[in-house]
Amino acid sequence: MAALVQTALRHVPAVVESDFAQDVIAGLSARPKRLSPKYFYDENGAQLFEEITRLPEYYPTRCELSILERHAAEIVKFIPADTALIEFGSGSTRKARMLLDAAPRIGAYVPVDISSEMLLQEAAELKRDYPQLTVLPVEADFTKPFRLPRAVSARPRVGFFPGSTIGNFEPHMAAAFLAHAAQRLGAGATLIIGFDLTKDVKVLNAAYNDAAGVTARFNLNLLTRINRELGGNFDLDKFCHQAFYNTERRRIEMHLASRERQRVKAVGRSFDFRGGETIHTENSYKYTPESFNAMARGAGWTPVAAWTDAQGYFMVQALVRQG
Ligand code: AVI
Repeated sequence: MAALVQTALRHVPAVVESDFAQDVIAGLSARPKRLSPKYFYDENGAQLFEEITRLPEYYPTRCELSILERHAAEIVKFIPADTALIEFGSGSTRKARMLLDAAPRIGAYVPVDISSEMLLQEAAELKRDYPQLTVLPVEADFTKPFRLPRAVSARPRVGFFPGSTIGNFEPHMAAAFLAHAAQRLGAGATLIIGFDLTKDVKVLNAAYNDAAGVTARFNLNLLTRINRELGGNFDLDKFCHQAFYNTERRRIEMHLASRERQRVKAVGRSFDFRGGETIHTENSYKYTPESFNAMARGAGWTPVAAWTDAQGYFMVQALVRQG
């Protein structure tokens, strides 16, 4: 019997056992259907996101960069000498470089990211450009427990979480992340974090419905990825991008809506869609300074300073660990 089970398992393709496959099966079987935004970022998705950050309608990246540029000297006052700067989900090091330029006394840079290729490449380039800096990349999912390099324990620790990535977490997950970061960084630590603010609904809706259709391509790319990696047969012409601000929940919701009644195959299974039925692919939460502060305090942080852009669209905050 055991031999039979083993033989059967050997024939299950590895792909079906991947987290992606399991999440697609669970998400497309759920009511309403949903998929995690973390699966947007294959190579093509990461490139499309880079394109989004340069769109005229997509203000968050531009606003955050303007805050870091304008207020770098004040921000780095919260970074003591010889600090280990720990960036959660680093991707590109562009924003960290702005802090490193303003605070050459930062002793170590610890980028934590799941994608090892980009992580190691960016780390090597940073090391070349800042030869005096100790660069200690950590390959890990920063939303789960991970170990900091031992060399970090003797240094003051400052976390860095730009990009309003926290907005893509459900509020309970955002609070859990902040609590986990407080624990990971330890007593006396600081966290410098960027998040998007509530604003005119027209501005919000335009940012996620750009005229050039890049956000639509970014959203639909998830179906291309399922087709390629999980043997899917999604017809992209039969789905459309939807994004709108949900005022009550203070979030942009992104969906992929089925244009007609249809049956689609993926991961060796069939999934039925009604006409107009959607797959909920992303939430992007918008905070008020007060709502963010309340969440940060609940997670063990004390807000000590905040900076915003000229339009008041985006906020960068410095938080200090309580106790
Ligand atoms: C990565 N994240 C902060 C972006 C956002 O605005 O929520 C992802 C994105 N989705 C559509 N456009 C950009």
